[in-house]
Amino acid sequence: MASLLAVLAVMVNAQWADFHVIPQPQQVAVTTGARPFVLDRSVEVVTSVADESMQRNAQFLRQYVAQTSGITLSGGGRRCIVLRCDLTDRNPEAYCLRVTCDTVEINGASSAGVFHGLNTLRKALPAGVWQRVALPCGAVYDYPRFAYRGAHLDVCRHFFTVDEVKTFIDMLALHGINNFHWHLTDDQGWRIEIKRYPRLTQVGAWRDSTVIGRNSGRWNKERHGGFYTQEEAREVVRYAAERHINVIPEIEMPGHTQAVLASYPELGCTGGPYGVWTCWGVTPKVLCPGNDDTFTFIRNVLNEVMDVFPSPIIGIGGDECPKDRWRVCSKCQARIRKEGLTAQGGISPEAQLQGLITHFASEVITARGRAPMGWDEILECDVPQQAVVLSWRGQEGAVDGARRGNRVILSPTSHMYFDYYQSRDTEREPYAFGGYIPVQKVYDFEAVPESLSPEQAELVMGCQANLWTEYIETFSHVQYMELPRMAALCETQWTMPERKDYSSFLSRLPRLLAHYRLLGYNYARHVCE
Ligand code: TNX
Repeated sequence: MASLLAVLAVMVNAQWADFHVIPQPQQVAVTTGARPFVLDRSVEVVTSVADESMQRNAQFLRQYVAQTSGITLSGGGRRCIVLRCDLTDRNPEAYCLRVTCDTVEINGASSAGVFHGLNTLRKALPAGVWQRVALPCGAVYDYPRFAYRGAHLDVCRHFFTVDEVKTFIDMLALHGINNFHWHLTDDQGWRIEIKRYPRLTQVGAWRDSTVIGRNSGRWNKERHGGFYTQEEAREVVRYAAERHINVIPEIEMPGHTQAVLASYPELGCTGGPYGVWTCWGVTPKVLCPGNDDTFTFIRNVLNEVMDVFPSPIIGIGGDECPKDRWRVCSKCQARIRKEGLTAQGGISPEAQLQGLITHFASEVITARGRAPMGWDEILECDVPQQAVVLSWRGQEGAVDGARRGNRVILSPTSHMYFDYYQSRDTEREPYAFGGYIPVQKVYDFEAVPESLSPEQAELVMGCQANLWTEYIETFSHVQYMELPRMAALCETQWTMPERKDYSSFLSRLPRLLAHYRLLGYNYARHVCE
């Protein structure tokens, strides 16, 4: 009797969990009127298998519940949360979350599936400090639409510390994003230690000054830079892997390499001198493919990078490479003659030189069982079969790539560029690249281009948002640009199109925003206005 009264008191007064989280799960069935599961400190977390990854999942669940609701799950009562890993589903990330009055069971098709399930449980909780939270009885059956759910961060234009990168990874985990595309090298800074080429970080990681605004012709005269040791990068990889996130390193080539040339001028067409770039945009100072050492450099760097990053995909950039220098460089022209490259099908010999680099890098990568990933410029000549194409200049690159049988990822400037403004009132916004991509625009994005056949559509791995940081100097500003657009992104990546609904999304958003506040994340408030 006393316990029944206690339950009734909970049902009337308690804080309630709500499983309609972001991203919206594929199926949510709640049994109304049933006695809820009461989550309080007496609840025990148990795992059905003792492996390390599942133990860690249990640890995350305890940590997340404590963080979001103030409840320290200590056990001692009769109720428990059971984590299992034997769900049969074609989708390896699927999970089923079942709630009865005395048990919560999260069963995943893999440990990653279990992790997604416990994230749904965490996001279902109202953020705050409570004695107990009532979980409605019922079941959530869920799996992501796309296997690849990406987010990119440029740490070259402005450097972010290991701790900030880890917080970025925490943000991805909260949103069910499973690939972190780490843009590690660019004209304005090289950010990863390469033991065979120490000058890359001694010289290439630092610039003397940074142009103010958009190439205003005025500079701030402040030294800026930083890099990650291989040990630190491994730590980031480990941190992400624990959260079921893969880290894709990106090493730009042959363009966006002025920081390389500043460190090793012999790898450029003119021999320099070069400096780490202090402006934004596209520089003609790029790697010289006429020089054999350039190829040796690419092979050595990629091999060291693959020693550090176990990722099945390795980014090789490929975007925005002017060919001006190659046209007048005797070494480049000699290479063109030696390889017998002639203009054909509208493709210049110099464009084919870039193709040579793409293919060379690709062979180094595929030799170790990985796949290269490049921006859609890699389609400007014959493209290796294993290459993944990141379509950024619209969706044309994805369409073209998929028609050629390549796997593709959608990341168009029209919807996925989080360095663009999120408000029309740009006067009141921190300075940004331009454009206008509000939350709804991100939400309404459909990643599979209509013109693809069903077979070609199978080659769409997913979509990704990019954050280029020319005008973003602090991590708090990174969060402002990411949140809550990342919430819209994750629903686009995760939820089936027929279950997407912007007004429903908006109604579910306040609960997530409360989590942001609790976690201390800075976020843009336009959607609340
Ligand atoms: C284009 S997107 C770039 C970046 C810039 C970005 C600014 C891409 C492959 N290249 O180098 O930072 O525009 O939005």
